[in-house]
This record gives sequence, structure tokens and C-alpha cells, in this order.
Amino acid sequence: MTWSATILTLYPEMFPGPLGHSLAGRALGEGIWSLEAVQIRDFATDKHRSVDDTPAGGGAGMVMRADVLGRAVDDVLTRRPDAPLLAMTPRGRPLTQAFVRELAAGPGASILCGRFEGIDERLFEARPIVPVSIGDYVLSGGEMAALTLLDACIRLLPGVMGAPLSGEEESFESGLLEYPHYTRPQEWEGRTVPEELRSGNHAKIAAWRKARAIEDTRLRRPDLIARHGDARRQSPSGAQ
Ligand code: 6GU
Repeated sequence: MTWSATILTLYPEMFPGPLGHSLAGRALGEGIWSLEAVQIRDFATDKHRSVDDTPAGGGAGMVMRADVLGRAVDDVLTRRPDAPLLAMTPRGRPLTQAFVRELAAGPGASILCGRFEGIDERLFEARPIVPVSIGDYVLSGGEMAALTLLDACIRLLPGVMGAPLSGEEESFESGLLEYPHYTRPQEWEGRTVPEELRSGNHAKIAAWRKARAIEDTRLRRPDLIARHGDARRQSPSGAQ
């Protein structure tokens, strides 16, 4: 079955954008996933086709109208009742590899892309929408965030990646950063590929990679070490 994405946006021409290239682009051509970009403005009803208005209470910028978005969302919920409806917003819940795996295992996703200062909060109260953020920084709109989420899902679809990594090996699947990589030449600018990786001893290689994954995670992402430790303490096997 085709994994289907429906995007609600004021900029449908931004899709598939980079996802029309490389791995995702080939998979799109092969029908492994499909994309529909819907123009939110088509659900505006006034003669100026307005989708936003000034913020209640005052302040900078404009807010996307609940009435216009409500009609756009109802259209996608009717046509794609099976797919979860997400809204890209820096106020959303943080995107994780676990959530990406859940989405990739489903039938697809409908994604509302916010623009301007935000979306009228009543939309989230009145419709089953999951707000999602891709990190602690502010983008000018949800479109780049939606492309990021889609890329993370698409690479997990069956037939997209040549040799899929096992769950344990990949970054974040184990709760750690992935180990560092090396290739030829064996010496470059006086630096050699670590001896362990040239040993041909698979147990030694695995042990070195595990140690480096832990060491690098400790240095770069101490927040992950804290969570990894908690998860291991919760299950006797140490698996997550
Ligand atoms: Cl999902 N949208 C916007 N506009 N900014 C973001 C974001 C999303 N995630 C992080 N920053």
C-alpha cells in the first residue's frame, strides 16, 4: 500500500521540493509514497480570500483563522479519515524517532502547516489535531518542518533504503547517538582509521562502536544519557 501524505498549506508549490530528489524522489516515482498539497486559501469565503487576521489582545503579526482552517481540516478529515492529522508548530510536542516510526507504520499523515504568528487555538480544541514541533527554534512556517517529518518517515518505508539498519544500530533507536564512521583512505592527513575497525574481529568492532556511541553521547547529548539510563533501569534486559 502507498503511504499517503496530504499537506494543508498556503504554499503548495513548496512540495515535494527536496523530497522530489534522491531516495524520497525515487520512492515517490515508484509509488511507495504519494503526496497531495492542498491550498488552504481555497477554503476562504470572502472576496479577498483572507486566511488570517490580527491577534486578539493585540501584538505583532497575524493569526490564521479557525473558520477557514476548520473547513480545510474537515475536508481532509473526510477524505483521509484513516490518517492522523498533525499541525506543524513550535508549540507542538517534540518530534522523536519513536513517533516517526509510528507514523511510518501507519497509512500516512495529513499535515497542517502554520504560517504567520500562529493558529487560532480554538481549532485545536474543536478538531482532533496533534501539534508537532521539530525542535527548539522558530521557522517562518510549518512547510520546512513538514518536509523534515516526511523525510524521516519516508526513509523507513519498506523498499526505500537499500539495506535497512536494524533498530539497535541507528541513532536514537538505542537512545544513543550513532557511533562515528570511517572509510578509505586508511590514512588521511596523518590520521588513521581506528585500529579496532581494521581488526576484522566483529566482537571487537561492536564493542568499540558501543563505547564510542556512549562516549560521544555523554559529551554531546548528556540529556540523552539521562533518559537512556532511566530506560535501561526500567527493563531487566536493558532493551528499550
Ligand atoms: Cl513544526 N513550525 C515552525 N513554524 N517552527 C518550528 C517548528 C514548526 N518546529 C520548530 N520550529
